[in-house]
Amino acid sequence: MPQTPSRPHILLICTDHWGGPLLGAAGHPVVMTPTLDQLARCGVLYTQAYSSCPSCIPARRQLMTGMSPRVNGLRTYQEGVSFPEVPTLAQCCRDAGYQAYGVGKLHVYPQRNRIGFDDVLVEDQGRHQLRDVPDGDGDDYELFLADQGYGGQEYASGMPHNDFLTRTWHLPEHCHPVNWAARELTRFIRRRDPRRPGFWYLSFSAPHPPLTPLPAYMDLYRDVPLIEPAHGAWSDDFGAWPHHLKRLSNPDSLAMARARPPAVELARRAYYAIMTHIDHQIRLVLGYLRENGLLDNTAVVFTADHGHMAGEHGLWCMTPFYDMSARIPLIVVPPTGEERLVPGTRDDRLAEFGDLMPTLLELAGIPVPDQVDRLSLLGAERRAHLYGEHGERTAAMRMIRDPRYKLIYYPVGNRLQLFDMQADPRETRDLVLEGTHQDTVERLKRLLIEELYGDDLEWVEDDRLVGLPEPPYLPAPDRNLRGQRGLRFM
Ligand SMILES: [Ca+2]
Repeated sequence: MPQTPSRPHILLICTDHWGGPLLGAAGHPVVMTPTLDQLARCGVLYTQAYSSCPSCIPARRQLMTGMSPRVNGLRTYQEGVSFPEVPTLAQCCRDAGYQAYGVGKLHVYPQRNRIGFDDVLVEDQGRHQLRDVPDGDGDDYELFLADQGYGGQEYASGMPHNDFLTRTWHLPEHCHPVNWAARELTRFIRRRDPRRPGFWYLSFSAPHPPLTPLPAYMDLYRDVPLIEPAHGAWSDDFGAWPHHLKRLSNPDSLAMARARPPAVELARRAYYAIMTHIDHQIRLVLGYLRENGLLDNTAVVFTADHGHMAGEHGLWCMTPFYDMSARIPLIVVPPTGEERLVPGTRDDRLAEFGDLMPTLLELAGIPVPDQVDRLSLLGAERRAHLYGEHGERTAAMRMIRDPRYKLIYYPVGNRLQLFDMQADPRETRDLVLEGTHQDTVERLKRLLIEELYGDDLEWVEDDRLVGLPEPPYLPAPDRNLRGQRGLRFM
């Protein structure tokens, strides 16, 4: 008999641009996620989990270091910034005897930094070709396509990376990046040393655009009735939007911000179609684990680095602190026999993307390194509130979320918004605009002022929030089409 590892295997599945409400298990009436719903029944569904710095680079930095932005130094989307030299989640696992492999989106600089993994097969959506940060010769997904005879055609669909235009996938099904990631991760599991536990990181770049669903999955959603995007008095008038939202969801540079209803509906169907495609591909990985007798001793996590507004409130952006953008799906399925997590339960504590590092290390019986300031979800500790921060100076947005209310702050124009997340989970009624709940606003504003540090302190005078002056909104047409990728020939 081969020696079996004493610690559990860990399968960490991360997606990109997948808001927490978009799960059948979370009560969404349209999106089809049968596998994830089943995982929620086998594990714990965290119903109030947030990405507290909701864009790729700073969020993923938290996932892999367990450090909040205050400690890791990054709270904005910034390419070309070196990854911190600290023990990562993958490195801690390896130090405890794990083999650690990743497939898909890593989004670190330099692109070939393995951040503690034995190896990573990278698919970074052509990022190395961006003109501001030339980085490397291409990723592993591009090499795969070249081997298949499709070199340079990864983005030949013409679909953009930062807008929600859509058409179906333009190459054979097995070349889709979702299939590629599930297959390559399965190959890493197949090549494991049977004596050692595995840390397997399956990092789908989807459903981040380009929105190029397989035709089979668009067919699934063709006749499904959708629900209307959320809207409310605060979001119906573009002129009254917080200044930074006007810049983020700029109708002069985003095709979707001026799209007519049929295009909006098509985009949402395509978005959900890719989610269901991912859900089904996850089945194949779980099936492989089951067929090889590994599944019972594997902790399985499903999550996302952040969500996207995808038309809610007329917004086509990520990074704001509304739930569709900042709340994330989070399911943790314990290995069989692990009693600290009870299968089929929901946990309504305020959780954070970076909590996964201490949670998974503790689950595996591995010491948590000193730099980690996030919370293990295995214990009973509850946060009284969660602080969210994204962007600096005029691009800054901040959030205080307590168990019931959410305060959002835009320093430009000194704008506050308050939502009652129990009574109004789709955030249609801004209670600051309505002039009610002033005690709650004052209480959360005190917490916000206490959380501010660095340049943010310039928004406070005499212990009062004063923010920054609001400049006029200027249209900003974008001839770069928001980072459009081009045709390549190899
Ligand atoms: Ca992302």
